[in-house]
Amino acid sequence: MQKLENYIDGHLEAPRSGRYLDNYEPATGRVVSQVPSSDGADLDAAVAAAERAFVEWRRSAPDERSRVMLTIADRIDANAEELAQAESKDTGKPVSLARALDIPRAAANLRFYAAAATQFASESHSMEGGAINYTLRQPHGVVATISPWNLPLYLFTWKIAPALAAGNTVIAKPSELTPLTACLFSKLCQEAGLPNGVLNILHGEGATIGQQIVEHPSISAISFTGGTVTGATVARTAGPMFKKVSLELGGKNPTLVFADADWDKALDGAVKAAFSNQGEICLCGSRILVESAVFERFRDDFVERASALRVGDPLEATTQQGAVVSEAHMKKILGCLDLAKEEGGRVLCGGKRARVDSDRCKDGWFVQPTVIEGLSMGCRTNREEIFGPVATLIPFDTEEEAVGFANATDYGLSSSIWSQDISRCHRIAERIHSGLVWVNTWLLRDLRTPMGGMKQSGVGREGGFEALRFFTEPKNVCVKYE
Ligand code: TXE
Repeated sequence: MQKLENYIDGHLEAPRSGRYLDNYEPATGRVVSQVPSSDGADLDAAVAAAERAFVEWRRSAPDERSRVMLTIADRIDANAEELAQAESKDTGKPVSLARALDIPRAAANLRFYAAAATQFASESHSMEGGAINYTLRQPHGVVATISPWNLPLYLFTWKIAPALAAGNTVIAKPSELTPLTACLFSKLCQEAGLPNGVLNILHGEGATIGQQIVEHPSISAISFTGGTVTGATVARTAGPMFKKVSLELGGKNPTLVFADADWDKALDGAVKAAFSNQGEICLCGSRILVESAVFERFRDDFVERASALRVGDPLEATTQQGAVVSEAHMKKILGCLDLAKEEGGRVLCGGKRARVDSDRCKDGWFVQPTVIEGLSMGCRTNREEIFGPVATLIPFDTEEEAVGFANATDYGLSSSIWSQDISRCHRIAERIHSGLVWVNTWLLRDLRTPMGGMKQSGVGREGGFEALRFFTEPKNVCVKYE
């Protein structure tokens, strides 16, 4: 059985305790590797290495940091197929999706922040009477990134790239459920000549090594993506220590479809928003609000398309829906489906565990794409994040009602509006409670834009210079020269 390793001070290492966790392949339900169960001793070694490396890395020219990050991006491209296979094996997602989305985006994250490192500038303010203020933006020192299992390498690189670009050294913890690509990434960093200790990758469980990272007194900033409940724990721990925290959490995002929408584009968009990556993206649109005049027609067409999605072995080219990440997560989703039925929901398609007709995947953790109608806006199914291939359909009569429904959750991450009335789209965009609003599209991302949520979807923004600001401490210097 393959034993994965931590990456500390430029070296691949076994965990000091010698303890490992089983790593499963969701499509087969079998153990495929052993992941280090890191602890405080590994963390102390990683922090010490990161502190040593910070002395040089913070002083390095942005050009130099940029160059090594670009080399890592090139190594990702050169190893794209191996990374895509590993990502699919670890998460259960179709390998076609990992090839098209996850791995190219990981390289793009590195390239984007390699360029941003050379363009980041700070402000100056001159005052009447002969004084000038300028802002120094200095790296924090050793920072931590904690990332989830749904888009493993994509979100891992989305965090470490701005942290490194800004001159910090990093302790990164990928999800224990999906360690493979981060492990391969360690080797790419070695090949690219990233100086020892600049990036350190520790594997293991959230409740142990994750919590210890958040508590470590030498780590001054934490960028976290994960569930809202875990985000609250991170905030509770980091708050009294006055650490900088960026939290990108869950969502219960609305898709608003108006009668005047371009029919096929809205249908395609709503299906993609609901079911991409088995519904395991924080930006997925799981509540589909449809104008009453077209509700029944839209419902029938939507159900037809959802039922036609091919659930299968993630390694097969024709598969559109793979396995969900773990047995526990599958059970959570199936529990949510039971709840939806108890709440009076009518299941229009799906609603059960899917059995894949192949010997390899017969014990895999698959869930049928599921569409439910007949639920009130206030019920738990319409308020709580399921994070699986499950969408509810809800009719609305007026624009006012649509906005009210869209905002009727504790989350506020993203939304998408489908209508050809551009004034209406602008009006709703202004009133909707979400950090991202898409109009006649979904998941179209420009890396320069702010990414993050309102309400219980998180605190702070990632993306563009926002992330570089998060990973630096602004210091005002006021000089009187007259
Ligand atoms: O994620 P966790 P879970 C949502 C989704 C899902 C739910 C729970 O609804 O069903 O969260 O998922 C680390 N201190 N999202 O429990 O625990 C953990 O090891 C520090 C939305 O699997 O939030 C992993 O690396 N770290 C989401 C990371 O946190 C801790 C993506 C995320 O795992 C920790 C994933 C602790 N005390 C789930 N406990 C999104 N926003 O995209 C755990 N971790």
